Amino acid sequence: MRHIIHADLDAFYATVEQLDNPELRGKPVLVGGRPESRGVVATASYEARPFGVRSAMPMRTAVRLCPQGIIVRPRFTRYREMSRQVMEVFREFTEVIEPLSLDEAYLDISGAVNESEGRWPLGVALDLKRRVKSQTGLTVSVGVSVSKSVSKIASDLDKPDGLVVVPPGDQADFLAPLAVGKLWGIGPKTAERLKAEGVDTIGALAEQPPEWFERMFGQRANSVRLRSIGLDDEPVNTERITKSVSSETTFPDDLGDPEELRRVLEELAGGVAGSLERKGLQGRTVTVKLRLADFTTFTRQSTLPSPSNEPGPIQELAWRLFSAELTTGRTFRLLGVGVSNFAEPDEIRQLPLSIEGDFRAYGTGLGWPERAPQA
Ligand code: TTP
Ligand code: MG
Repeated sequence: MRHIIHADLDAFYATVEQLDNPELRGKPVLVGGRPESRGVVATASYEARPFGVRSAMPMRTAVRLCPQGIIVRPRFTRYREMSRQVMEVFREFTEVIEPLSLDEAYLDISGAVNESEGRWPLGVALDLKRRVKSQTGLTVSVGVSVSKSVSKIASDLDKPDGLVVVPPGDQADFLAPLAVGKLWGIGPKTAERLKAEGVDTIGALAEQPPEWFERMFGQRANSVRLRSIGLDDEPVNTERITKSVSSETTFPDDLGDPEELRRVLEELAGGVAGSLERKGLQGRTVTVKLRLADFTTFTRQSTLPSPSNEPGPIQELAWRLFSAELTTGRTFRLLGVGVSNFAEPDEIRQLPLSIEGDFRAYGTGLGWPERAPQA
């Protein structure tokens, strides 16, 4: 039997700031850009969260909600360094690790579990939390179960410093009462569609007949159905395979002219399309990365109607995402375009569905090469 951990650090950037500067401990810390220059919140410490402050919120709004909040500029190099240390601790438990971002990873701990010798999944998880704390000072929330998707949901349920174990066989009962949007692969638009069908919870989803899944999810029907009962058997993927192809450029002088920006963006998107084609890949998710004059860095992403490696659709979507950020007076230091979420070879080319947007902003440039990939 497999045992999978999903581990996610608590208020990652903010906790690092509190660790490095004791004066910030126990206080509401807002990591992000300046309110005067339309900065956004990358993250807020747990002390700030009761005021309603959330990631990706304009800093101006955050300051209004939480006037006593202390604004701290992000230090990405430091976060990368801390992330490396945390991943090293993870490696003391298993080599089978799939990092999802700087502060998040799946670990297959099957090899560390030995129930006849009293090494239960719970014990391994507690040990992991303790060692991350003692070796880095950070707290990590952990979900443990036999599948990636269940562990991912579990790690989020008891934050901060959470630990949720879902025993083998209990997955479906655990998932049943949760909102359907918590399930991996069900975005806000799909959740709306399901709601219109009277399906609000994962349990209600799991009860639907196979034809219904076919109708709602097409080719994804079976994988969504298995996930809804916590039976997905997706392996923890340690392969350093290409997960995204991206290209970015930094300008010698900050750029604000929409025409010029559009030209650069289309060039980047065209380059990415070319590299995808050469690698035989088609991607669904288009991400644009932006860095403002004040160094605030964030991304916007959305999904194409169908996987593609053609310049046209990628350029068009990249521009749509970017132009929404184009406001008078705003200037840019860096632009990037990336494509990810690749189609499996047997999935290539299917009928277009509606475009589904996911506008999470990330302050890290994780996964982006420092330099544009060679075409
Ligand atoms: P998260 O794990 O989503 O958030 P968090 O670690 O700050 O808080 P928690 O997990 O306890 O809910 O993201 C990890 C880091 O990524 C976060 O510290 C800052 C960055 N980030 C952004 O820059 N913008 C965003 O919109 C989000 C969600 C995260
Ligand atoms: Mg986190």
